This record gives sequence, structure tokens and C-alpha cells, in this order.
Amino acid sequence: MRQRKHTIRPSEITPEDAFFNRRDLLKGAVALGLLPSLIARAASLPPNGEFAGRVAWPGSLAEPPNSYEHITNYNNYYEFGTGKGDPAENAHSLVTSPWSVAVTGEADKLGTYTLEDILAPHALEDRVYRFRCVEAWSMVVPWVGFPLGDLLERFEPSSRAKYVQFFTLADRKQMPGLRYPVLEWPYREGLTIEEAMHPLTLLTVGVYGKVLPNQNGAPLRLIVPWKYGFKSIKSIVRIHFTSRQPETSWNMAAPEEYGFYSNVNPNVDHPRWSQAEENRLGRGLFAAKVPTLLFNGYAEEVASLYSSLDLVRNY
Ligand SMILES: Nc1nc2c(c(=O)[nH]1)N[C@H]1C(S)=C(S)[C@@H](COP(=O)(O)O)O[C@H]1N2
Ligand SMILES: [Mo]
Repeated sequence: MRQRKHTIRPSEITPEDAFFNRRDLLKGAVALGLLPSLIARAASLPPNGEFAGRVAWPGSLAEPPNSYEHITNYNNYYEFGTGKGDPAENAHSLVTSPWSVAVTGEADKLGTYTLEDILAPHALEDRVYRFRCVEAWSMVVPWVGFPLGDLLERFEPSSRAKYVQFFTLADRKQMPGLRYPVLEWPYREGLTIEEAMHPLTLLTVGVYGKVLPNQNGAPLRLIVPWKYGFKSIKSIVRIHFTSRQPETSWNMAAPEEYGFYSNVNPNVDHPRWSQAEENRLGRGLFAAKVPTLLFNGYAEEVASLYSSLDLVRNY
């Protein structure tokens, strides 16, 4: 057992309590118009692991989030094993500091940026999103991050940048799962430039007000809330702007099952199972499944991105 130093017992204040108190306070401050001037746009990873000075994003779900325990112990991160408990058990070997991100392809400001460079000009937000895995389970998660588009703009993409591709670290010394050829390594994912610039697309550095644990994709991951979970790539080390639809690891592994778009869509089944319902984790084994919503419930925000696309063919 690990030793913990707590002045108050952990049972007295859960991460959930702390999160909600803070959120209510922040909401009040937002209503009073206080925050924008008070919050410095100078995000960084706090050495004590707790973010200070986030903005409560007004679009957050009212639904209560899943527990911190649940979100950080039931994961998909195949670089650390394919079992849901493997990432929490194995990802301690991932070294997240120092960290840097290479920016390549169709943009003017190419180069390698430190994590500190990446975060510095941005203001962190608390955003409670629905999160839906292609395996038909879902959670509600309070992420900490800022819109990816705000970062991408800093690299000045050219008019040829129609897509953005992302790569995860692939280091066999740190990632035991890379020994197994279950996916094309490094894990890679991609979005259209419009999807990448959409204000819901979150570059994520934390959960429940804390720095991301390694199993959730530290130190920097994507969250694309209207797409199946596998689009939300973890531990990003490279961002590549390109004129052509990029390769993605899941599409390379099983193209009939995992398309490039992978928008959550209850009307388009996975070839091996229905996608009409989902199991909201944490509600008990026998809780009823809930109907899956088109675009995971974010249709109002994102449907216009796909007005000219056939969503059955472009799954
Ligand atoms: N690099 C990498 N990113 C990844 C994965 C992975 O295996 N490797 N799994 C994806 C899948 S299938 C899901 S559902 C989510 C899970 O995120 P979570 O563990 O934070 O809930 O991460 C996605 N990002
Ligand atoms: Mo997933």
C-alpha cells in the first residue's frame, strides 16, 4: 500500500465534491463577468497535479460525471495492454516530462514544441462531456483542456491543410503493449480540418481538475465528443497537416468496421453489433441501456459539418 499524506482524510472530500464545489463557484464568477480578467491565459501542468484557475465551460452536461475511480481504472490504451484494467496497472512506465510535440506538413510554423510552449498562451476550461466507446459503453467525464483549434491556428496551416493527423508516442521501453501487433504503431488518428477546428474538439490535459493520469493519455490527448472513443488519441507527440485523408490505426486494422469519420450514430451499426444503445457505466450491472444519440448528443453543434455527406457510406 502506498503511503498518503493527507491533512484531511480522503473520505472527507472526494474529487467529485471538490470538483462540484469549485464548479459552482466558478459559475457564479462567470455570471458576474469576473473571470476573463482574472484568469491568466497561461496554462501549464502544475507540479502538485491540481489545476488552478480554470473556466467553467457553459456548455457542460448537467448529468453527474462518472467517478474518478471509474474514469481512471476502466480504460482503452492498447500500448499498455488490451484489458480494461491494463492501462491503470501498466502506464506508470510512461515518462511524460519532458514532453514535446512535432508539428509537420502543410503549415507555416513547423517545428518541435515543448509541452510548456504548447500550453502557455491558453486558458484551461472544465468541460463535462459524454464519452462513448465503439464497444457500446459510455461515461460522462469532466475533462480539463482548451479548444484544439486555438492551438492549430498558432501553427498557421496553409490552404492545402485539409486534414490533421495525430500520432501517439511509440516507445517499446515504456509501452509493453507495443510488442503485440494488434494495431499499426504508432497509434494514429485523423480529423478533417473543419472537425479539428470545431470548438467542441478539446485538447485535453486533465480530468476532475487534476493532471491526466498516464492511463488516460497524459500529458496531452484529444477529446472529440461526437465521435467514438478511438478517435480521441492519447499521449500525442506529433501533429501533421495534410492535403489527403490520413491513415488511422483502427481503419488500417479493420476498414469495414472503423471508418475515417466514426461519428457516433445509432442508425449505422457496427458490422458485428448494434450501435443503437449504450451501457452508461457506473449505473449498476442491471441498469437499463440508454438510447445512443446521433453525434453522441452534439448534433446541434456539429451536424452542419456533415450536411453534404452520406453518413452511411462515410461511417
Ligand atoms: N494511443 C492510444 N489512444 C487511444 C487508445 C489507444 O489504445 N491508444 N484507445 C482509444 C479508445 S478505443 C478509447 S474508448 C479511448 C479511451 O479513453 P479513456 O481511457 O480515457 O477513457 O481512448 C482512445 N485513444
Ligand atoms: Mo473505444
